[in-house]
Amino acid sequence: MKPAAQKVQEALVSLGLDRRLIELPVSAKTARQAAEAVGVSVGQIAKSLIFTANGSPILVIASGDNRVDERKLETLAGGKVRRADPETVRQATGFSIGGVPPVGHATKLPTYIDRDLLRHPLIYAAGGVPECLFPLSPDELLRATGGQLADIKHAP
Ligand code: 5CA
Repeated sequence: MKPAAQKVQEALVSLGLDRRLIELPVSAKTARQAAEAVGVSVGQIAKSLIFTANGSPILVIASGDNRVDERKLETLAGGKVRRADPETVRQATGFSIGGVPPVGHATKLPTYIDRDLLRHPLIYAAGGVPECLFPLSPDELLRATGGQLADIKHAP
């Protein structure tokens, strides 16, 4: 297992989550690819996305089939919200885009969790690299991240 994935597995252990990383035979850089690889709906993939609010990184964990409404995020986070660039993602989390997990980050980030993730008893999140995922319940995600449940879905 790659060091970045090992780091996530260790984070799960130290958080008291009895969950194992799954190594995929393919690289899944997007939620859609991840869903296909494990045979679940895209909505069951928890995407860990980094934005900045007034320049400070925040974590949004969104259901794979939702787009994030940056205006709703601005209300929640209280500041101008932008998508983080790849270097900011790496600095804030210690991981690269395509493998960013919801836990085990280099810095503690304000965290917002998409309510739609509660629709599924089991969801899958990135495990540090595009080849690794892990399953967990929405409750475990809330507990492990200390995130705030929110409506962050862009509804056209
Ligand atoms: N390993 C997969 C499945 S869990 C994964 O990490 N998917 S993801 O959806 O959580 O991460 C991909 C996301 O990274 C994309 O949805 C997109 O929001 C973001 N992203 C992709 N390219 C960039 C970029 N150049 N800058 C900032 N964010 C990006």
